[in-house]
Amino acid sequence: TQVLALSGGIGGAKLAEGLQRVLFPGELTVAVNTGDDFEHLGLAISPDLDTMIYTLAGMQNPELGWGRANESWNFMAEIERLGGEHWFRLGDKDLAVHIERTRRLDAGEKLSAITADFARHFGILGKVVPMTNDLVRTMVITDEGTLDFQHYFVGRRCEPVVKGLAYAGAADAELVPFIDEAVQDPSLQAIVICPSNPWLSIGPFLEMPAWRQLLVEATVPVIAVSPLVNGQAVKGPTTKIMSELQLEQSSATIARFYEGIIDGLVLDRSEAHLAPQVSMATHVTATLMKTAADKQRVAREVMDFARS
Ligand code: FO1
Ligand code: CA
Repeated sequence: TQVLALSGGIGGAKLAEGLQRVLFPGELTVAVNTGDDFEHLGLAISPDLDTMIYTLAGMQNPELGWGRANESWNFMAEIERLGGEHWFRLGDKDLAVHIERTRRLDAGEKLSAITADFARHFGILGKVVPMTNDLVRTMVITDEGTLDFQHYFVGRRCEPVVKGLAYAGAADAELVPFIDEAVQDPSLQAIVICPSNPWLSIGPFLEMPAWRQLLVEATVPVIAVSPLVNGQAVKGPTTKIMSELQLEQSSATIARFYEGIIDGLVLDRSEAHLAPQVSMATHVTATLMKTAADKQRVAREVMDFARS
């Protein structure tokens, strides 16, 4: 492994896709947030792991940002007919992943082993690894009470005002062996924190003492890419949450969040003027990743920045 990347779903997966393109096959290990995971209709759902696998396989749904391309929704329509829960939409193709993952977890297999197998079946040459095999659940403390992540995010469409976040189980969660292997690999060049939501997607990692220690003690550069462009998140509730937590909506706040963890921060051009307020090294570029070429260019610049 040359690069170990930490990521949530859609935003982070774009950079991971870029890294996959610029590295040789098998040189990328992506550790993925599992704080959004939950059980639904009796199934073990891991949204960020699945978004990462679908994206790295080129099979993601480009409109939704989650789920599969060319999806059909027969299962959901029939659940609705039966009066079942249909607020969280599971497509027919996506459903197979949840059913097979649930079966294998129930049979006693580790999430990391199941995920590695799924990634292989999707033709991915790098490693996709859950941040932990232990149960960590992101809880959103809101003006309507404490909600588990998917009930806040999908069920309530991020409408409740966020007062704080809690990561149940993180204090006791352990790393999976694939991560120790990646970090001990002498060919490792950088650890990259993808442009995911720091509070929702990277927070769960940082609340795990094992991840925090790994990042602080890392001998290779740790580089984060700010998820903000022009003070706004490209997708999702990052800036809404920042304002509700009384934080200034800028990459300077992102820098403070990662203080002591990262050695360098990549900023979008629109935020270049904030570089003097950032305590670590910065690199400025266009971070919006729309095309494959964008993803590849940002990935290459992150690698060059890490080496500089
Ligand atoms: N996001 C939605 O906004 N609505 C959905 O119905 C929905 C279903 C869904 C099913 C499988 C999956 O892997 C992801 C799904 N997501 C859905 C996205 C997901 O819940 C969030 O985007 C992530 O957790 C945030 O990173
Ligand atoms: Ca360090």
